[in-house]
Amino acid sequence: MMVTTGTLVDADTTSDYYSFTGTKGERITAAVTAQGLVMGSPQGDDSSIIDAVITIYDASKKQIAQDDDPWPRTGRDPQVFTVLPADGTYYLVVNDCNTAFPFGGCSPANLVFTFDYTLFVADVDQLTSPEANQGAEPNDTANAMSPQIGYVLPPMALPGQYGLYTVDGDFASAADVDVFSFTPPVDTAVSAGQRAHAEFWFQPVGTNNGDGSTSNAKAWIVDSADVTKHLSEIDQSNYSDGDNPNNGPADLTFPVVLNHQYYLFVQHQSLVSKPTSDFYFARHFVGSFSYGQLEASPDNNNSLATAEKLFTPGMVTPGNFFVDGNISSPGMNGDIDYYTMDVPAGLTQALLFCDAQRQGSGLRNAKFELLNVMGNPLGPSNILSELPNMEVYLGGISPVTLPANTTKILLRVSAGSQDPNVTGTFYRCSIFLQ
Ligand SMILES: [Ca+2]
Ligand SMILES: [Ca+2]
Ligand SMILES: [Ca+2]
Ligand SMILES: [Ca+2]
Repeated sequence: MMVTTGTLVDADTTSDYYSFTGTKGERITAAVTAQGLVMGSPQGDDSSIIDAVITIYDASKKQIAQDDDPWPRTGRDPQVFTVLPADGTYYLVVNDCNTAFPFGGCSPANLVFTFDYTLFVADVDQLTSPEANQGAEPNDTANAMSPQIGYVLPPMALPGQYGLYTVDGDFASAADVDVFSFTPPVDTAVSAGQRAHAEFWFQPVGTNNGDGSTSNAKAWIVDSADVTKHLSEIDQSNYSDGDNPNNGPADLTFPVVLNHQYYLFVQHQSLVSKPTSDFYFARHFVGSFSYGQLEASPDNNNSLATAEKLFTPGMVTPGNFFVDGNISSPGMNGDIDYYTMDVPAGLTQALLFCDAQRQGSGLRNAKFELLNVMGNPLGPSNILSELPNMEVYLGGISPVTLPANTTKILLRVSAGSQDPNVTGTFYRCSIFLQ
């Protein structure tokens, strides 16, 4: 384990170089804290502080892994995971986004005034945040021997705040499947008005802004009572990396029952098998990682007139809304969910981010629309049905402009069909008024 402090000379030219030695197959993580050193840094996205990037090279200076922002994205401070391919020397470079990616996508270098950081490098099995490794093959079926995610409260944690875990393994062949068991603790903290979710954030693959793996993973969650039924499923080949606003990395999620056993299946998902470099890392959390007001009743919100009201959670900026619902029966004459939101005075634009299939749900062609009180689309009706390889959102450079004096808007959610092999019907949306 190595902890060191540094200060970048600038944010657009100069890199800091480190070296370390490692062994073949060693699972390591490296993290830089820069935003996190500054008290009050707004959610880790302060443009006056370096936007650090970590890049790891082998002894021949070939890039093997890289991370700009962490997944889950908690800000701009990077954390990279990888498996070392050989015994020997490795080089680790810390620099700013502008130095690592000179062709754009970074906050301007001339706005950066704080260059201090700490660098932490460790074996994944030495982290305070516990590792669930696949263990010895064969481990391809769900049974009492399946490696378990060992929930334990981190030091100083609040009751039920079980923290983050790392789930990892490698693919011995093109047919390899690894199975993990998890039972969310009965006292897992769940925010008021929400339901518990298990989240598995699969780290992007590839050597550019990825963990260096040469295989995508297909991953699904099953109930221990029926391991053949896929509750939630993602195929990583549909996802990209954390710097792609239109197709980010995969978060496999499912609303779980506490104190109930589930299994996570992770399967090799590439044409070619490269056992020495086909591996996976997923970060895991159970509880309330994100906001999501639980839909009160699937069938009381089926019309404009009976839209369910969304509330801004306590301590959150007024005008931010979050919902966690289900389309109980997708299709032409199926379930439709309407929600209503009060627009705080002075706010004139709306952003919308939603996921269903993108987070593993079996809903297909889920449709998310912002409407006025008459039920007509707000602005251009340009929300396409959800596709497996594209984020559904209204925002970025084109937020929805609210007509003058708008005091109320609505969200309408529907879905085209149910995947025949995935039973989950959940979706989640965030609405930000600005
Ligand atoms: Ca970064
Ligand atoms: Ca394996
Ligand atoms: Ca296996
Ligand atoms: Ca409904």
